Amino acid sequence: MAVLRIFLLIVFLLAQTTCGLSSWFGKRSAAAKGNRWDVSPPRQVASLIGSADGKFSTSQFQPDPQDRRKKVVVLGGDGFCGWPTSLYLSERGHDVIIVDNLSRRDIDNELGTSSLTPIEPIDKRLQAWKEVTGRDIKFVNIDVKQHYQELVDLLKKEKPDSIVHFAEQRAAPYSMKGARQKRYTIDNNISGTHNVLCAIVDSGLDIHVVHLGTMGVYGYGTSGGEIPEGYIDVILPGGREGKILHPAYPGSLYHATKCLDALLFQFYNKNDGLRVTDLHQGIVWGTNTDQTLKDERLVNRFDYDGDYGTVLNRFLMQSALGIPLTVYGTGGQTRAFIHIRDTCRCIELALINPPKHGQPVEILNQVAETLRVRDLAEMIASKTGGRVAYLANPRQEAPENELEVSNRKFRILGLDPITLDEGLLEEVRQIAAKYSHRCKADSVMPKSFWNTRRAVDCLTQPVKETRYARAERQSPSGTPQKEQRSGARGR
Ligand code: NAD
Ligand code: USQ
Repeated sequence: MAVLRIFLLIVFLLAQTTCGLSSWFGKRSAAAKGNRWDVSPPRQVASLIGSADGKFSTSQFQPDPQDRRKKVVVLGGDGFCGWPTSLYLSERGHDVIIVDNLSRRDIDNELGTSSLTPIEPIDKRLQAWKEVTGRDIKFVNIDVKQHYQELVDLLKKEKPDSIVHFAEQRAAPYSMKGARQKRYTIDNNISGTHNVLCAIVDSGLDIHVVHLGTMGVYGYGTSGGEIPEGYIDVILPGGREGKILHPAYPGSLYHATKCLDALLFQFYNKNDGLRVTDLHQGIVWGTNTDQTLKDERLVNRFDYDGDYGTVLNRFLMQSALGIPLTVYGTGGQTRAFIHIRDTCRCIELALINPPKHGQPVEILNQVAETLRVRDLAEMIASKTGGRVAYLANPRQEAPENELEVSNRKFRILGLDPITLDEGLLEEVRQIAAKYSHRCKADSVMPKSFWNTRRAVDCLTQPVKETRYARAERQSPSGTPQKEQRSGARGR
């Protein structure tokens, strides 16, 4: 009996010690992995941008490089923004895993076009990165819209700190091309985003989502005055004050998917405590970064076709090829812009400054400046001596708008954004010139129309062309052109 008592006492004492140690280890590893059930949330690297009282400060910023390194799954890491961002994050010491279903390459085949720059297959790209830097980036081919279980399994296996979500069909014209493309864009983007959020909850992990949204969710200057970051102060009936999501005003079905994404973020944040940063990005211009310039095989894609080519890169390509710059309508559309190098910087800033647990969805405007389309065209054409073609607008959009945008949060986090820079503009022109032999001339004109009236206008209205002498700068009416830029506000 006495022996049994001593035996039980030893077992009891051992159990106490082991439990103590295992719970200590459990706590450490849960904290290290950011496990959602750990009651003490992982240490914050910086204060959550936009605290509960609506104030914004970086006073709790803890610049500890160890804490700042993340394990990141980059969804859509083979794309125009995702590829240079993955390389940038990898070079900065983060552990990067790319997930992509390569659908963007398939869409090139469907449209009979391709990147102006010759992009290597993903395995060759990653091999080149390994050779040049010694760094590994894993690649997993998963369709986030279709392959839900594979996504959950990947998260459980890799236990990332964060997901950067680029994996959506991102061209407004493609999303308006026809019924198939409309349905594909809605299905792919909404189900994909929902799968990402649902998979995080399913995995039981505490993963911070950084999503690439768009400035287009706000509409362009429809609310009057400066566009705030995500939320807007309102006076409700009865004089009560409120803070609500900025009203959604999408200009295409693609832009509509970003508005719907935003509602899903609100729901999962409220219901499951998911930490989400939604970056409302402007139009990205440029192509290469310090990382993609390390080797020809790392070159970033350069879209120039009527569906995927964005306005400033298209103008620079058209100028390099000596063809007229295609301004839609009057060119009075003012839009927000950001250089690809700043896209990469902003993503890292968002990753290392996650929202605190319990905070609302964090929204930042990822823009450097706002510019008017015709000013851009006239500036480029007059610099190089070229022609500007004013076409009927294929899009249903306001012919003229003002746009003022706050980018205060990124500026507070330390971003000093690149604005229109002659050197960088010239760099893009030179890339376009270098690969001009790859340009398919029939890809340049717009081929997607927002509705029948726009299609008829485009097919019937004459094109007005204005020629610009190299040194001289004139408006289409012949009067000297005045600089007409509005600014992104960092104040
Ligand atoms: P992109 O088309 O070049 O890249 C998107 C990538 O996601 C592609 O590689 C594609 O294959 C992948 N993808 C799409 N659907 C997928 C799915 N279901 N599963 C897995 N992978 C999928 O686009 P981008 O220009 O790099 O844009 C990336 C993100 O940034 C988009 O969400 C876009 O809305 C946003 N954004 C882009 C710009 C811009 O000017 N390019 C501006 C603002 C916001
Ligand atoms: N435009 C021209 N000529 C052209 C191409 C475009 O005048 O040859 C005009 C368009 O009519 C539009 C403006 O330029 O008014 C911008 O068009 P765009 O194709 O450069 O950009 P957009 O369709 O808005 O979409 C791009 C990205 C999208 C991102 C968005 C950011 O493709 O993924 O979300 O920029 S934002 O515009 O801020 O919403």
